Amino acid sequence: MNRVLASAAALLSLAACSPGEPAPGPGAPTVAVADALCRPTPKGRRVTGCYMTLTAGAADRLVSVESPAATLVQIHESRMESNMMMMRELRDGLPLAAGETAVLAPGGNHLMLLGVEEPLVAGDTVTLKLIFETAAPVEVTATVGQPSVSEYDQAAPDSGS
Ligand SMILES: [Cu+2]
Repeated sequence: MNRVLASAAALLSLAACSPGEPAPGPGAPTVAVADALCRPTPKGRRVTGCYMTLTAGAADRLVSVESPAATLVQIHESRMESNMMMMRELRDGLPLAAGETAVLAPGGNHLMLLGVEEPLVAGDTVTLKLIFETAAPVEVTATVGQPSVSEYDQAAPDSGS
């Protein structure tokens, strides 16, 4: 018990040694985001999917996403039901295991932009702000283009919604 108190005190004094440090210090949980990509919006439609990889340093959860390019961003999962690719919103967000890379990709989990203001064409960029349960928000710039994984394209549930 005394040892626990002593180390807690040591930590506190360490923290006190760097008064200029902002609150999220080196030990603060972070999520690394890479390869952010949004599909061009289909002609005449205002929805599209975005993909990326997320690697959380500590167990966390992607709870919501915001983008100035869309009125709403949802976190979706895709699943096969009766031979149809269906997607639905993950209302509780996307759990992220510590140290593991969560892949958002066509045919799997993805972000859905709804109410896209301007048509997105290849070469555009989209700003996405990812909000996590624990880690600080991460703002990423996704490029607009076709994902290289195309095996699911024909099954894309786009026409269903
Ligand atoms: Cu979707």
